[in-house]
This record gives sequence, structure tokens and C-alpha cells, in this order.
Amino acid sequence: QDANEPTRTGLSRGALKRAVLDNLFYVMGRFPEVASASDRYSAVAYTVRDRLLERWIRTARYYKERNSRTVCYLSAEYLPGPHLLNNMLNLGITRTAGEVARELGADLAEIRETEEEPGLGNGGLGRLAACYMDSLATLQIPAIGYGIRYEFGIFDQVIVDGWQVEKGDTWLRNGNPWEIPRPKLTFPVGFGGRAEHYTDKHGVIRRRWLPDLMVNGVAYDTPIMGYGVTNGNLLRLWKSEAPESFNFQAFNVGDYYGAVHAKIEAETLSKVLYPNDEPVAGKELRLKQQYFFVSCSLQDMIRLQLRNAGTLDRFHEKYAIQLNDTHPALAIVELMRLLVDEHFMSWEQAWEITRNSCHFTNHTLLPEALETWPVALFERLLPRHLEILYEINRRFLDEVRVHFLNDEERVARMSLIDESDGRKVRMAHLAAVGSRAINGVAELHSSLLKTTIMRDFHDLWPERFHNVTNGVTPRRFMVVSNPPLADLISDTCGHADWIRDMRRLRELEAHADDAGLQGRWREVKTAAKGALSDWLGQHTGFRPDPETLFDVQAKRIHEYKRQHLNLLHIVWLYEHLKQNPNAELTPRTFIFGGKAAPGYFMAKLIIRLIHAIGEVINSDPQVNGFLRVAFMPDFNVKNGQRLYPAADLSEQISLAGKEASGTGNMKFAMNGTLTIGTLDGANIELRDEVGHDNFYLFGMTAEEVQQRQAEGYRPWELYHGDAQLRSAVDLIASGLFSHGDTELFRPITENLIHSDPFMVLADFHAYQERQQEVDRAYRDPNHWTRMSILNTARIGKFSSDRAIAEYAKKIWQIEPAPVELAD
Ligand code: 26Y
Repeated sequence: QDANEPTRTGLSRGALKRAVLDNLFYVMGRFPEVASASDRYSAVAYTVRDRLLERWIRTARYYKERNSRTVCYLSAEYLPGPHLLNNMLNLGITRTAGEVARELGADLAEIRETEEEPGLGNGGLGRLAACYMDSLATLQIPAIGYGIRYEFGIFDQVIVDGWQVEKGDTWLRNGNPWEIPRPKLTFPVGFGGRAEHYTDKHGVIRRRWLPDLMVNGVAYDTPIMGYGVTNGNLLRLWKSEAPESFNFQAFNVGDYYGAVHAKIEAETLSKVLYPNDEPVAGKELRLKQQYFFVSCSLQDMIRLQLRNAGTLDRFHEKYAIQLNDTHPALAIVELMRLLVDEHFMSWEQAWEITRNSCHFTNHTLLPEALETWPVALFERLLPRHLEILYEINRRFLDEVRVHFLNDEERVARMSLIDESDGRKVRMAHLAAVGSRAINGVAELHSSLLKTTIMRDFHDLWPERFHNVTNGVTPRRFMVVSNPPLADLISDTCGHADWIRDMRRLRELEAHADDAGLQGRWREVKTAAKGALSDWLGQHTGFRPDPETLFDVQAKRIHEYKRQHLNLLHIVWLYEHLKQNPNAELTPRTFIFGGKAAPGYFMAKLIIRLIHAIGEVINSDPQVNGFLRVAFMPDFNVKNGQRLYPAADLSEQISLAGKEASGTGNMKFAMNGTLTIGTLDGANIELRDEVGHDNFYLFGMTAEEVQQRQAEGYRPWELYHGDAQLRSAVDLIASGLFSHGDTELFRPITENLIHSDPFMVLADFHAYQERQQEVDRAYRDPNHWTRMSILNTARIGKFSSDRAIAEYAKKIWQIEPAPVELAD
């Protein structure tokens, strides 16, 4: 029966095998004996893609016929991770594909290794967007993810002499089998020029924009399939190109080189992803990128709506636009411009539509991460948009004045323009004014939003504020990353329904004390640790002992995330061990992973310090039975998938009030990793879910932090008052970890003693005490394993399916549209 199955859609072993060989031959132009690893990968990827396309096109047709309400997720970043295995899982062909590979003399694991992941994001925010795309499809909600097809994504990190060195990310080098270019789907985007009055054919005086530079945005589509359903959504990324007419125009006036230059400039727009954690001010190209993708996306929505409805009057009923932070907030102004200037709608109607289409998610309270743009730059690039923004502001501020009589200070605070220090456009205010709903990403964060940066807005429009706690997809972070654990869970529960209904993991609870399950649970963890060790051995030369406790901190390197708190504890432990060689201690390997923004000096120095401390500790035979330090280079989605299953302890130790949510915390806990953490972001809710006894809590609360700062924080007093703390800091300053160089790490030690903006010293003692408790607990394997099982069993809330269901209900008012795969 296999032989009769169509080669492009069949899911049987025979059909898949035929398809792989076909693709190798006809797409890659190779025969098996000479195929490279990357040829083999592509042949398999095209085989999977063909099968997605059938479902995908069926979905597109179905949504079109029904004119379904659609979520448009606007995000400057997406970090989907490798597609191959995830798509195989969604199609339900993982096992068959493995067999086919073997029959062809290949190894699926090896084939997977050659896949380049699209690193089109920095970290949490981009990965969240990818998790949400996965859940939208799985929950059968019509959605388009709009973004930028960066030619160079986040840099690859290599470590040279303990320093981070950035390498360009050339993810498109071998082609990208997952995307479908849509050259016909191209929109023009203008920049610069001026605005002018003109009289239309009805004699009405109108305003229009005459840009002096045009760029084209070309769509590249990637199918995003749901798990175990026919629905497939669309990730539509824009690539910038010069319009063809460009060369022509220039040729006519004889400026050939000018034309070539302009072409290059147009193509620069989607060249490279900007890192976060760097001063956001004044990066002209970033503003251009934001406008570019927002404009293309809105033009695309308008095209679809005109095609389906013939008018834009009900645009907001058709689309729910979600702004992933302020990066796409220009959508508000651009939608106004398109409706008013190009589709001749009245201001009032256009504003009604705009304000009912947009929704805004905030991801940070850190003042340095709030986007503002100098008015002069804004005006030069987007002169007409500035006029529209001023008009939005004028009407908005009148509303504020009427609501809060006699409060011009408040008016100034809320204005879309910050007049305090050179005039700047406040993007968060724009996003708030133009949105129906505003949400934070964890309970604490959402409530701090209302009392800090969005306080005035909350006073004005309390009903617009919501919380949607983040979630992550169990498909990628459990089933794809950790198949043995997924199998063990399904085996124990007697079903695999937990993969789409994570609350059902609770069924594991009943077995938490079961010796049989505990034994198998430990075996799974130990095997994952072994695999990680092998990988680290191959890539760093140091292979940690899987018998030790794996204590992992993996996330972007940032002072607020406090990797240096972790380091101070390690240094303290080292000293303690040297002084008490017989101390009873659980052997531990501290594993770090994470990238530093290329321009963030302190973060790069912290990476150097991790390596410096590792170098000394790892080669000191006196402590080696107990203490080791490893660094996983190039932490990205793919490498994260090796890390989460292998961790015993996850470090979520940011200063309370600084981490909006965190999502690594959830990925670790899903894989049976216990957390040591502060009451920050989603840690609070995670602890409430898994149970306070199964979470290692330490540190000040956000409130205590505020209080302490208000009183005047004096870290030097802590340094002088705590001998253990002082000697840990001093040991770093002494040059022990830098071959006697007392200058190298001075910026870190001096900063800690004299300013310590993230209160590392204030939380040190509590952290160290809690770590001692971890140490003791790990020595009781049954108790530890019980806690590990309970973490997984109770993690259901943090599925992105729950988060998306909340958005659908509270924010978007959208219903699922299940697609059937007819036979
Ligand atoms: C303005 C530009 C330079 C910029 C670009 C990217 C600024 C920030 C970002 C990225 C921010 C980010 O990743 N934020 C994280 O979002 C996660 C998802 O909500 C949260 O879990 C995490 O706490 C937050 O830091």
C-alpha cells in the first residue's frame, strides 16, 4: 500500500523514502554516494516541507473562505530554533523518519546537526514570539507572524582565551528549505522627503507624503504547523530590496554609481539584527527597520481586507494586531497614515479603527531599555508620520486635561514627546495611547507596570491593563528536546495528551514517590547529563562528570541577571573548600551559557571572569572532586535544547523587580530541574505552582528592593561588614584568577563595592545559605527526585497554550477555526 501513496504527501515509510531520494536527485542534483551532510539535510527537509504545504494551503483556503478573524503578531524578533524535528513531530512522523534515515544508511541525529537555526532574535522576547506562533497554530487560531528576514541574525559566539568573540551568523549560506519567497508579494516603503498639501479631484484639500527614497519589502513565508492538527499558520518575514525602477531612473540622469549606491542602501535595511542591552538611542537604521516591516505588514493586511471585504470599515473586526514591545509601535501612526492619506478615511473613523486593532505587550521596566527617538531623526525619516503623531498627541493631551483638571505636570509626563532633554518621541506612550489593551508578562511585572512606567496611563484607563503570564511550548522544550523524558511521562500517565493539555501532567503527582518511576526518572536525567558532557567535551575540551550536580545559569549575560552573584558564590565555595578540605560537600558542576551584547563591556568582562575562575578551579586538584566550572559557548535555541534536559538546578537569580518574566525558568522546570531563584518575574508564580517546598527561594522582594534603594544603598558597608563576602570579592581583586593581574577584573569588583546597582552584595548571604540547603538536599536522591518529578508535574500553567488561550479570550476575542484534512 506504501507504493501507492503519493510521493509528495504520503506519510508512510515507503513514500517518505521515495521522496527523500527524489528530492536529493531532483532538488539537490545529487546521488546518495556523493551527497554531503547538508545535501542529505536539505533532501529530508524538502520532504517534510512538501507534507506541510498540503495542510498549509488547505488552511489558507479555509481561512479565506471563512474570512476568519486573524491575529497579526508584529515582532521585530523571532527565534524559532531548528525546524526539522519540530515539523516532524507536528506531522507525527518522527519515528518513521528515523527508520527511513537508517534504511538509507544515514542517521537522523546527524542530519539534524547540520541544520542552521534562524537566529532572528536576541533572547526571551524573540523566543516568546516563536512559542506563541507554535501555540496559535496548535490552538487552531488564524494568525500571521510578521517580522524581518534578517540576513545576519544574532552573532555566533566563540570563546578565545576566555573572551567572547562575535562571528557573523550566515544562516542562509546553504539556502533555507523552510521559506517560500513571494516575489510578487512586494510593497513599497518610503523614507524621508516632505509632506505637502494638494487638492484632490473633488476639490478637497488633503495632505500627502512625498518620500525621497523608496524601498521594496518582499515577503518570505515560513509555514508554522500546529501539533497534531491540520492548521498551519504563516510566519511572513520581509526582506528589503531596491525597486527595479531605481537603476532606470538613475541611468536616465546618468548617475550609474549613484544608482548602485542607492540599491545597496535599500538592501541594507534587512541586513542585520541589532543586539539589545546596548544603548538604544539614535540608531537610525533600527528606526528604519521598524518602520519598514511595520509598513509592509499593514499594507499586506489592508490588501487582504480589501480583497475580502471591499472596504476597510471593519478592519479592526478582521484583525487583532499584537505589538511585541514598542519595536513595532509605529504601526499605530502608519495605520493612521494609510487610512487617512491613502484610503481617504476621516481622522475620527481611522482612529477608531486603529485604536481597536492594536494591543501592546510590554517586556521591560528597565529605563535604559525604553525606546525613544530624537524628534529630529524621526522628522527627517518620517516627516508625515511626525505630523500625524503630533495630531494624535494633541487630541490625547486634551483628553488628559479634561480628565485631570489643572494638572499640567501630568500632561507633560504623559505626552508622546519628552521635552526634558532634547525632544524625543516616547514609543511606550505611543503604544499605550494607540492600543485597546496593554499587558505585562507576569503578575509582578504587570502590577509594577501600573505603579511605575505606566502609572499615569493606568490612572486614565485602568480597564485597558491586563496580565498575561508568559508560557513556553512543551512541544519544543519537552518532546523535541527531551524525547526520553516525554516517553517516560506518556508511559507513566498512559497517554500523550499532556502534550496539548499540559495541566494533565498533574497525573504524574500520584507517582512522585514511586520507586520505579524515580529510578527511571534519574536514569533519564543522568543520560541527558552524559550527552551534555560529551558535547561540552567536544566543544570546550572539558567534559563534566555526569555524577555531579549540574547547576546551570543560561540566559543573556546582563548585570541585572546577576551571573556575578553566582560567581561570588563559586569563589566563596572554592575558598571554603581550600580551608576545609574535609568539608562535606556535594560535588557540583556550575555551567554557564549566554551571549553578551557586543558593546556591553561589563557583560563581556563577566564572561571573561567565568572562564578565569573556571581555569583556576578546574586545574586545582585539591577541590576537583567537588567543584568545577564550565561554559557552553554559543547559547542559542539548539544548544538550549541540550541544556534544559541535563540540568539539576536552574539559576533564576535576577534582582527582584528587574526580570519582566523570564522563560528559561519554565523550560528548566518542565525538564525536572529545580530552581534557585528570587521573587522576580514569573519565578513567583512558578514557585506557587510547583510548591514552596520544591523551590529554593532567597533574596529581597521587589518591595524591599525599592525600600532599600530609597533609604540609600551602601554596598561598601556590606562589603566591610561580611568577612566571607569580602574575602570572595578580594580573591577576585587579588589577581588569583588573572595570573596576578589586579587590573583585569577591577571594573567588576569596584562596581560591586561602590555602586552595585543590582544589589548583588545585599542578596549574597541569603543566596549562599540557600545554596547550602541545595547541597544537602541533593544528597538524598529519593527526596530530590520527588521534587524534580513534582516540578514537571505542576508546570502545566507555563505552557504557551495557556498563555495564548488567555490572549485569545481576554485580549483578542478570537475563536479557533479548526481545519479538517479531508481525504
Ligand atoms: C530596543 C532594542 C534594542 C531591544 C531589542 C530587544 C530591546 C529589548 C529587546 C529584548 C527584550 C527581551 O528579550 N525581553 C525579555 O522578554 C521576555 C519575554 O517576555 C521576558 O521573559 C524577559 O524577562 C525579558 O527580559
